[in-house]
Amino acid sequence: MQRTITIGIDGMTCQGCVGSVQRALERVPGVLGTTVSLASGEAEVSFEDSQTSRAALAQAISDAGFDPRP
Ligand code: 9UX
Repeated sequence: MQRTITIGIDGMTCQGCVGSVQRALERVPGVLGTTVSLASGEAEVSFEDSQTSRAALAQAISDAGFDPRP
């Protein structure tokens, strides 16, 4: 099933950071689309929940050097 979640992210300080997070999320298999906002410090992510999970998306954000909020 398709799901859309919001993940808070600390550590994004410019649009370059936003691009890094966006690319990191879009590389995760099962991700259908993302919107990352510097202003709100949040990512909205749509994904196929048989292929990935909130935990895996948070891990991808961490691996890119940013801090997903619990
Ligand atoms: Mo901007 Mo973000 O120059 O790591 S890309 S601060």
